[in-house]
Amino acid sequence: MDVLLREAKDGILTLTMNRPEAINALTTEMLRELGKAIKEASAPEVRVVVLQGAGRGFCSGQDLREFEGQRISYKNHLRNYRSVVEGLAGLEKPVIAAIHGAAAGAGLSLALACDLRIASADAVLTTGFSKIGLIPDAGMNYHLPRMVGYARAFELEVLSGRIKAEEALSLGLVNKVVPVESFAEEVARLAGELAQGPTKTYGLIKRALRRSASASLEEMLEYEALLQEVAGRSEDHQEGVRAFYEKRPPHFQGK
Ligand code: T3D
Repeated sequence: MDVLLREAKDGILTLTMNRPEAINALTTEMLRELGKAIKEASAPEVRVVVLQGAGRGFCSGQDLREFEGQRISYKNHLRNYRSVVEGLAGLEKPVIAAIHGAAAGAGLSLALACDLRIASADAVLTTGFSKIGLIPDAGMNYHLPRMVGYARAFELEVLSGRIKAEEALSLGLVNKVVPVESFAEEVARLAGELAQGPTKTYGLIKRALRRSASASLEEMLEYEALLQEVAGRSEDHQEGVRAFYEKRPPHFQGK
């Protein structure tokens, strides 16, 4: 059985973590497949990526059985996570995490590394790591405090409570909560809307926002001007302006 399913349709690449018997617990094989798939997602025909889980949850984090009883080198092991997290962050197109059921441990870290998180009303998020005496990894210490602030991040990481969808929404951990029945439909609608947008510009916006995490105002003003040189020369910018004058919806191609 493939541990990662890939489906490409209408500019949307859907990656499905596929170990439902263990709520899609991450193995080295799955991480390597994810790393490869995210690299391949830089192809121009992919305009949006959706990351989701098969079965009854999103992802339960590292497979705790994979290295049972072994003394592993975390430095080596975490390289597999690093390439996935850097891949998600560096991919210049929107990535949606579609979270239903559990998102725990490094599964939550991956969701946080995506650009948008849509939660089904049955979603339950937990940092999980401290419950097994580990510190959060896979970028959680980067993304979480930037989303919820230090005090909340500390609380979530240390106490590892189970955060239900509505609470995750009020904390700013997810962008939207959708009823279970219409979850797949809403994810498809959002992905479809994004895939019809000026996706090259979305990639540049992502680059700008990522840079802002470690830049001064002066640096950002400089960087915005640089990126606007690129956006301003895009076909989608020209089409957007033309469509405005012609009073019709724009037809963006991500170019
Ligand atoms: O050590 C390193 O590699 C370092 C890196 C660590 C990164 C991390 O991600 S650490 C955190 C790892 N994850 C966890 O600690 C979460 C463990 N899982 C849970 O807390 C719960 O399973 C969930 C909250 C995710 C879901 O709960 P529930 O009640 O809906 O399901 P369940 O019954 O607990 O799990 C269903 C099956 O999935 C069960 O298998 P079984 O008994 O039916 O054969 C369970 O053992 C399996 N499963 C769930 N999580 C994992 C797992 N198997 C392996 N690894 C898991 N992480």
